[in-house]
Amino acid sequence: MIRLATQDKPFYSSDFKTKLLQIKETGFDGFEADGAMLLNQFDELKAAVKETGVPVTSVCGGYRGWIGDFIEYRRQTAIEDIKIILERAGELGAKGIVVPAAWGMFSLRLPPMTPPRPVEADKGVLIDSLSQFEDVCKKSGTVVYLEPLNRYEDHMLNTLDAAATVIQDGHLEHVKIMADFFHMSIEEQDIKKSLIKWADLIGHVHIADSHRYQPGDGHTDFVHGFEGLKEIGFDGIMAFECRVLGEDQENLYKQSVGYIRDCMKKARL
Ligand code: LER
Ligand code: MN
Repeated sequence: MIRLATQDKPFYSSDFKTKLLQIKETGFDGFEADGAMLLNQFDELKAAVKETGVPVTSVCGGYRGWIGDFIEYRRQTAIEDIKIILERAGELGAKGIVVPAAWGMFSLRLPPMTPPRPVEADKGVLIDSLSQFEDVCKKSGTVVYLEPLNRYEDHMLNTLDAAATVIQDGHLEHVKIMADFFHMSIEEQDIKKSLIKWADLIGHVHIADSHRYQPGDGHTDFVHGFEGLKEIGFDGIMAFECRVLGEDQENLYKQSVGYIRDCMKKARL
């Protein structure tokens, strides 16, 4: 069964136990933690999960550098940090970590347009980084969710096709595709069709509306995309990754969870 999770929000407490209880009260099944929480506050987080029974379903970000970093020592620190996060994610019962090639490092659609590393080298670098997680994923029972971002946030992986090619060419058994509705609404011709095309590789989902605020506030057709998830039998985690537009933030966020659960029903998810 699909579980709904949320990333952290400014209106949640900084105390983990209170935060997890607030997350449950908003209508979510679990928490998509920041990787820095696992790196720096692991014992507190683990204790809060145990005490509240609210799970950490997944992890996103929070490590140093990027797996496709132009700077080699930063790529190495990303690999080092992600390995630790994966081990700890396994200990927490979380499914894995969301990892883009890079975020905000370079865009081929903005000046200076020419990246410092030839684009032909990107795929090899990504496969080299990702293959270093295979052992730790196997031991910890976790997965790396490789995330294509829109063209303004990353130049290496923008589409589900591009992420799938890296996974297939690298023969990576513990890497799946992270499908983000915000990025897909910019880069995919038809979200439903793309999800169906890569059925076997879709591992995790992020949702935000067209303007990257709470689902229900913009013009993304979630039911259409969810029909694709229904068709492929997706039963993983769907995590909210958005800011909240409006004044009564907590209440609006709660309404958005209701809206998404309704879209799921309409798509018979
Ligand atoms: C960034 O736009 C994003 O979607 C995050 O999930 C990055 O991993
Ligand atoms: Mn995302």
